[in-house]
Amino acid sequence: MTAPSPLETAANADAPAELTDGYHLVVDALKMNDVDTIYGVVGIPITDLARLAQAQGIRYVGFRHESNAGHAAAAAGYLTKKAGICLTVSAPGFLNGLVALANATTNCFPMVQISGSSERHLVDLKQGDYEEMDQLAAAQPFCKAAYRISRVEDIGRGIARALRTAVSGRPGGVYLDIPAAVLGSIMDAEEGAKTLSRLVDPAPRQLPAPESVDRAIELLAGAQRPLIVLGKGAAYAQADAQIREFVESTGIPYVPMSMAKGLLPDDHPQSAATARSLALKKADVVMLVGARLNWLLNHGEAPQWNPDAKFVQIDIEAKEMDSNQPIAAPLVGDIESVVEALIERSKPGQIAAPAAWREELGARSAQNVAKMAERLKADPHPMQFMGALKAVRDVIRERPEVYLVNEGANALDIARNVIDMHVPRHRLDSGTWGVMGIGMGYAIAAAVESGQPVVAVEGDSAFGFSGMEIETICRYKLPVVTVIMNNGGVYRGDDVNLYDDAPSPTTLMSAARHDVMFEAFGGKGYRATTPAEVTAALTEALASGGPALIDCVIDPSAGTESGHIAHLNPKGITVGNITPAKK
Ligand code: ADP
Ligand code: TPW
Ligand code: MG
Repeated sequence: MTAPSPLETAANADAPAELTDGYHLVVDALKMNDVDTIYGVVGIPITDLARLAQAQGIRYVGFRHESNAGHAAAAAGYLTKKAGICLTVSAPGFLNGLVALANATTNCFPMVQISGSSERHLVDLKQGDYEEMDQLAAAQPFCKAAYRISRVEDIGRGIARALRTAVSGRPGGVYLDIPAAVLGSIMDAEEGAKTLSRLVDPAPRQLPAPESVDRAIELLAGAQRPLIVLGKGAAYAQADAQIREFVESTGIPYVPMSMAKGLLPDDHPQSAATARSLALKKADVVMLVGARLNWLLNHGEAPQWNPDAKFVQIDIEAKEMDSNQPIAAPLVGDIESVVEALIERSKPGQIAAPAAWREELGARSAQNVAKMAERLKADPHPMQFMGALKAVRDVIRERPEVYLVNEGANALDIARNVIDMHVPRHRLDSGTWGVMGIGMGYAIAAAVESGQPVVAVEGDSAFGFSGMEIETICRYKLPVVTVIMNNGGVYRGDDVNLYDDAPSPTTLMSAARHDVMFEAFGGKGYRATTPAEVTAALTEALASGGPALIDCVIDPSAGTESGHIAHLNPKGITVGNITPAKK
């Protein structure tokens, strides 16, 4: 029997629908579970799936490359606490999406990559099918879980399972394989409807044991120099009020990890962000809230940390405890429940940061802020990162609703320090992997999910990884302003090739006109050579509410190798001492 095309059936919505097919069941199952947006790239066998989803009222955002669609889905998951959905075609499209799926898993963002796949019997006997690949096996190592739906009557179960796996416990990326044959399979509509279900409590609260809470309270109460580290898990948890209450009622200084900036406003009096080194070096009891003690925190090791520091860790993933340092008081549970329990089980005033410690950090902060103000005052020409980023900071300070996306090396490190955040979950960046290429995908998702303006501060190299999505931004007329720190290179634009005239490995075209490229798609392009021009362009672009791109011409000799993480380069005999071969 030949299946009616999904569009035929959609058009005949009023006729008695006796039969349904895989396409309809997928869309019905997604809608039943409140999926309202799909990010993807179409092709065989999922083109009609995207069309049908759109016809049924799901917003479909079509990208130019699956990696960017996947990054968008991941960001949507982070911002909404619901799994973001990425839709890909078989083999190459599927593989293009995998970087984003793996990155989402690494960052603990919930997403589901749904991919069409080729004929199972041909794939399994390697008969050479169109876009043949064993996608389920390929996806396994890169995600939290990978599932395949092999029968049309399992679609509801498969989708429910994928959505729950993505958001429950530690969130992450889930792969869901749907072979073409399953999408095209027909079944009785009434029977089909019975196979679908709506998830009950997809990410249930996970309460900590009372004795674990009391242990942590005791440790914090005895601390001379307590410190809280807020990570992006704390931002994700959307327990903003509870976290604020705990921080403010105990007076404990805190440092935000980059994506937790704004969870409490960066100008909060208890923020020790501007005395971070001192805070880490001297804290005697450290409470990690949704932050892993990974490379971004120097694994909790001396000399950055006090070697005698004791750690309290709040995390939903039990096996995260002790991954780097012994955790003296593990608090396994969801952040909202754990922080509530800490508030409830501690007596008023029992946990209180000693004034001397707060003053010590406050004094260091004041010194560092003054130093930074000096550096920000300088306005050399050609423009430096600081000048351009100060201009960006001043414009978006007036508009706290703006989402900030940020990637690059120097463009990332300097913007993170210069641009304060005032609202939770408004900063999205390269994250746990330090990955390049998240820029346009994250920016598109932030605009689509929130309807608010987005400023994407991008290194010129970083931008190139997802740059073609400026067409997507213009096509959907999204309020995204891309600000490129164009120093003509990866890290710097003045590196030389020691052998011949070809560009060096880190060289890019500093004369590149990203603004002109943007205008090719009908967006508004600006070129800025001074901070004043950056201010004018960004102010106008945000006021317009439409897509814009500002190419900031930065001194090619500005920037340092690898930004703030140069120490992670291997230390061989060649470093900084390369002798060219004789010709
Ligand atoms: P950062 O990079 O900001 O330091 P990480 O990504 O390293 O943050 O850490 C985030 C942590 O938050 C992960 O270990 C994850 O398991 C945890 N997490 C995510 N959501 C929750 C939640 N709702 N409750 C508790 N822990 C959570
Ligand atoms: C997927 C390696 C880290 S930072 C960077 C690269 C290529 C670009 C730095 O140059 P940019 O910034 O963006 O111009 P700036 O301001 O310092 O000049 N591939 C991937 N991820 C990473 N991290 C890299 C390569 C890298
Ligand atoms: Mg650069």
